[in-house]
Amino acid sequence: MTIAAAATSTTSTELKSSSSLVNSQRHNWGVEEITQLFEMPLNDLLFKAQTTHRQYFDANEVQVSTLLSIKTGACPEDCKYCPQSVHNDTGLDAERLMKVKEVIKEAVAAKQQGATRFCMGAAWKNPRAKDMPYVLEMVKEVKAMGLETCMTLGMLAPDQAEQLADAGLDYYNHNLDTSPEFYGSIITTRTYQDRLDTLHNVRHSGMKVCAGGIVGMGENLRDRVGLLQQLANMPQHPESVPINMLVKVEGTPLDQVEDLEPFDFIRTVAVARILMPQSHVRLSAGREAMNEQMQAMCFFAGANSIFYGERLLTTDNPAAEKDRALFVKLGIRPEKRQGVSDEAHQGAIEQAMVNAKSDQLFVDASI
Ligand code: SAM
Ligand code: DTB
Ligand code: SF4
Repeated sequence: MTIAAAATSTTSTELKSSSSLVNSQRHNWGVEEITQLFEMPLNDLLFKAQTTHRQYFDANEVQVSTLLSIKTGACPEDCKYCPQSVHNDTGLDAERLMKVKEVIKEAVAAKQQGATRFCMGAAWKNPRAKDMPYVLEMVKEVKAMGLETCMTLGMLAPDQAEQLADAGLDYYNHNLDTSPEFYGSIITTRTYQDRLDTLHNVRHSGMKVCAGGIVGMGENLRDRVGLLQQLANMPQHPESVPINMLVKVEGTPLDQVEDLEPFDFIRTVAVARILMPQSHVRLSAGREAMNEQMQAMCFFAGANSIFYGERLLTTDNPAAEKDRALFVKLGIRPEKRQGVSDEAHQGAIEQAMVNAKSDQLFVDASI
């Protein structure tokens, strides 16, 4: 089937409601066949990924999330990539858990900019019992504003996952980060199994799962295969799969690691798309170091979500205007929140994109 035929034969809504297709998702991928995907000629791989993408998604829509660090630094874990670990001397100022009111102010700003999901991250090994009432209140208030909610707070016990689900948290982010084999070279203070257990608790609570990893930490192809195999062979695919490119932060043990070959990153996105056809694949950290052409190739490879706004947790992300201008250049529309009609909200980013377009025309006209 041609791409055009795949795109027009069935609407994505029809496909989402078709149980036979939902059941056709595979959860038994082997190392060999994933490796073969990675090793395909790039054009063939991209074609396969884009064709898969069009079976379930509008290829010109990208979901837009904004990230906020609600508790920064002084984390007891020893993740070698992370600027927030106490084990890494990055000069970061630690901050206490933000007040609910302050978080809401940031969520209002994110909504005004057109984000549809607000992700709150805390540099914790796990939330303590005394933290829970505050984070639960954040979830309730952000949700009441009409935003989707996501949190990443470290490991969760089953009852904590239940509490977050009851408060209305839509997504919980917890990454596997890399393959089981490479994991011990990156983190020693929590095990791979701890991470799988947290993901199990999140899934069991009824929340949507956001789980992915980092590429560019000095891992090899086998590790990228292993990470995607772990994610794709879960009993249910994570609804959201962030693929981060390592942000090298001075003072972390990985700050001198060799630069990743950009095509290896693009291949990772494409293989994630093929293995988890109905998941949102997020072009996550690392976009500051990517040019527009590389990001465009990632979208072609099936990435359909980004973090939007000039800050990730502690590092920089492209400015919102820059992303809006990129969307205009590529003809990409921000994805609407599913099942919610909030026209004023949707209008915010669309109007900003119109402005970006007229700014561009103005620049063109004045050259
Ligand atoms: N502390 C919680 C945890 O680790 O579970 C939540 C916050 S933590 C910062 C969320 C994720 O950000 C990590 O799992 C990792 O995948 C990603 N991350 C952290 N530092 C990064 C970096 N320098 N480059 C790319 N991704 C990074
Ligand atoms: C994810 O996979 N990437 C985001 C989010 N989940 C929480 C975090 C990226 C952090 C990049 C480094 C920093 O800004 O501190
Ligand atoms: Fe802590 Fe999360 Fe950073 Fe690891 S990734 S050091 S758990 S904040």
